[in-house]
Amino acid sequence: MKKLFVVGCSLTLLLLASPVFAGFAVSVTGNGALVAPPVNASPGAFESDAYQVWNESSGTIGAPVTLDYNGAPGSYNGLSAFTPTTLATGTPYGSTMVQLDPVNDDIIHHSGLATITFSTKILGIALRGTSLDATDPYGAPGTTYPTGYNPALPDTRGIDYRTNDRFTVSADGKTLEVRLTANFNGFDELRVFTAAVPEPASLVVWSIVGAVVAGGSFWRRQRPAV
Ligand SMILES: [Ca+2]
Ligand SMILES: [Ca+2]
Ligand SMILES: [Ca+2]
Repeated sequence: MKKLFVVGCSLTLLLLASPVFAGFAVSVTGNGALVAPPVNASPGAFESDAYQVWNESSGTIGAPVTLDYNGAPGSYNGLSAFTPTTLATGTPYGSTMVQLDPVNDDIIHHSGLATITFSTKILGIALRGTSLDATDPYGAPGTTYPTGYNPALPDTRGIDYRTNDRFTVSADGKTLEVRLTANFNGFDELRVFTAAVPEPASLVVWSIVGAVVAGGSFWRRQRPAV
């Protein structure tokens, strides 16, 4: 038990020392890949017929920002009615970009399915140009983004107002499946915000609880039997 107590304390110190509490994409399967952030994410600058996914940044939200969709589990397409959400100042977050920019812009690409799994729950997603532009400050530090890129409707910088841009969020809120289409010169981006868990404050509380429980068991064991 004493050994357990020591291990518990060491683990607590290790967790407290860890600076990273943000969520991030941990895996991409299907027709996509987790890649390093590109230098330039503008249309035509970083093309692939597969979805390209990169973790962008983490920290806290600097000023209230509204995302088109609150991450509620379910299946959607470009014409769905989304419930927006506003991330308040100080909200801890991690951000991840999902981009489709096919190589051959003279045809229509039905780019199949990619499944992206995150370490924590999705807080919300920027789906259209306005919210993508507004959240570019939460992009990867060294990447140039197409802020203000505004193709003619029904196309947008994000998913388009078409039923052939489809995605699903799993019941636990941690997995995003995308099934998008890029029509001639098509370009689709989704910026996913994920929660920071565990929070440092609650981590401290639970670590103390754990240490007290372990310590109590240890001291009870030292008392002579009556
Ligand atoms: Ca292209
Ligand atoms: Ca599209
Ligand atoms: Ca688009």
